[in-house]
Amino acid sequence: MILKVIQADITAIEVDAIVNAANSSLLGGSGVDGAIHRKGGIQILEACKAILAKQGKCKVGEAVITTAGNLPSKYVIHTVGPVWNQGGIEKEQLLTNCYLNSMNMAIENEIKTIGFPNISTGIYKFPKELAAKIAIETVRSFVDSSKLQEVMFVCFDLENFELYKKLLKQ
Ligand code: AR6
Repeated sequence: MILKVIQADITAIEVDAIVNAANSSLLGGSGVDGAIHRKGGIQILEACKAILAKQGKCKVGEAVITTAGNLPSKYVIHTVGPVWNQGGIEKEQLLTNCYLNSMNMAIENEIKTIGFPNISTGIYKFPKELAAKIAIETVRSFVDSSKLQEVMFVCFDLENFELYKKLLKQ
């Protein structure tokens, strides 16, 4: 499994699946969620509504999968990151679960290449360095890593991009 970091808009990248930093409603929002729904089109929202009707809201740390609509990728895996608020070990575990459940969802769908945004580090205010360490550590220690070809960390802001470059060298 190859680990990569790039600075880009995740809606523009060509991988089997991009991950969305969604909220429990699965109905869209701002940030990367807004960009994915805007560019991916109504098909993504319709698929999210169908999941919502079937299983209810998506819990924090869990992941669901939909079509990617008009985006260049095939699928969108929607995961719900924790709101940092006061922080704590429980929040760290929930962020770990986002990465684990997204990768497990990818494998179940025979996805080989996946792009992650920096989940929870925008509106949900998770500290960027801690979030990056959790993301890298979780992906590196993933037991089924041989079933994935490439995991890409797709950073939007320069601060995250520099952090990932530094941490991936270690
Ligand atoms: N491509 C890649 N990364 C992006 C893009 C993009 N087009 N746009 C923003 N980012 P956020 P959260 C980065 O706030 O903190 C939504 O309203 C951004 O720079 O999108 O998990 C949801 O509906 C940051 O590093 O997600 C939820 O309610 C990262 O994506 C809530 O926000 C995550 O920032 C989720 O908050």
